[in-house]
Amino acid sequence: MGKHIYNIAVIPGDGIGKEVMPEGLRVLDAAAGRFGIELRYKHIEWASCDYYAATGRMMPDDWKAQLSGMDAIYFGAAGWPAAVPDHVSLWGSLLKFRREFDQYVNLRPARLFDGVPCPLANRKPGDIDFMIVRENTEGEYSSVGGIMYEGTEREIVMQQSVHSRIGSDRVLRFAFELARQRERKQVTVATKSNGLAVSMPWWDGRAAAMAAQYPDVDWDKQHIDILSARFVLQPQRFDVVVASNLFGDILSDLGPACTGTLGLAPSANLNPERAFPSLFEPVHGSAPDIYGRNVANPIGMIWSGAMMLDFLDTDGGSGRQAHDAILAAIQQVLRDGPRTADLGGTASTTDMGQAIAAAVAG
Ligand code: GGG
Repeated sequence: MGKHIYNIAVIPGDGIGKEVMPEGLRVLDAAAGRFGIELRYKHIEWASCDYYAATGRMMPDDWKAQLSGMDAIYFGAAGWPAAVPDHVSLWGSLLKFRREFDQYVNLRPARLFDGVPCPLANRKPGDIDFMIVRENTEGEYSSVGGIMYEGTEREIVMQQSVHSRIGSDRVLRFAFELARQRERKQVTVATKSNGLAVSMPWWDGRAAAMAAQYPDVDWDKQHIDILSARFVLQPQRFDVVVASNLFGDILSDLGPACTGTLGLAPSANLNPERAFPSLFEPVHGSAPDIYGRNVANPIGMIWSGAMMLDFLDTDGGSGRQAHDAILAAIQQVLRDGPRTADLGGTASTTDMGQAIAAAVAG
C-alpha cells in the first residue's frame, strides 16, 4: 500500500481557534510521522474576523478556487462579536462551507473519559458514549425570511425552517447506517412534533420510513425538551442521536457539557460522498473571554484532527490507526497528564498539546 498524501486547508479563524490550531497540527504531525502519512498544509488567514476587518468580507471571491485540490479543511473557530456581528461571521464562513460543500452531516461525539470529573452524579467512563448526527445544511438555519415595516411599531420578522425530503432522508440514513456499525445499534430521533405541528410530524414520518429499512436497528423518537433532560439524567440511554440543524447544535453543546467540558468536543462536517472537501472543527467557538492567555483546552481541535485522518483514509489503514492512537493519547493525558483550567488544572494549551503529541509519537 502506498503512502497516503493529503492536502489540508488549515484555517484557524478567530479567537482561541488561533491558539488551539497549532496544537492540533502538532498532534497531526506526530501521528503522520508515526503512521507514514504525508500531510500537505495550505495555511489560510481568511474566514476570520481579522480578514473581515481588513476587507469587509469574511472570505475572498475566489475562496472555492483557493480550496481546489484540498482533501479536507481543518478549521478552528468562527466569530469575534466585538468587531463583526455573529450572524455575519457565521454565515460568511462556516455556514458557507457547510452549504456550498454540501457537508450535510455534522457528526459530534460525546464521550466520558477516565480522569475527567463528570458533572453528573454517579457516572463512570463508558456510561456516556454517543454520537450526535446533526443535519447541517437546512432546517432552522435557513436564509428564508425577512423583516417588514422595519423600525416601526408594525415591525414583523419571519424566518422559515426548511426541511427537504432529500435533506432529511440523507441525514437520517447516515444515522441509521452509523448505528448499524455500532454495538448497541440504536437511534434516537429528536423531534418536537407536538408543538411544531407541520414540519416535525413530517420529519417523524421520514424517520419512521427510514427506520423500516433498518429492522436490525432499534429506534425511538423523543421530544427535544425531554431528550435534553435525559441527556443530563440518563445519558447512558443514548447511542446515535439524529436531529435537525438547530436541535442538533444545542444537543451537541449539552452532550459534551455532560462529559465534563465542551473543550473536549470534536466535530466532522461531512460530505459523505466525498464530492467536496469535508471540514473538521472543535464544537466550541472562539471564546473571546479566554482568548490571548493560552489556556484553552486543545482536545476538541486535536480529536477533530483524528476524525479527519479517519475519514480521509478510505481503506481503513493508517488513518484509522492514527485516529485510534490519537484517541489513546488523549485518554492517557486526561488520566495522568497536564490539564487546562476547564479540567481543573493549570496547564497551558501548549503544555497539553505537547503532552498529547508526545504520547502519540510513543
Ligand atoms: N468551531 C466551531 C465554531 O466556531 N462555532 C461557532 C458557532 O457559533 N457555530 C454555530 C454552529 O455550529 O452552527
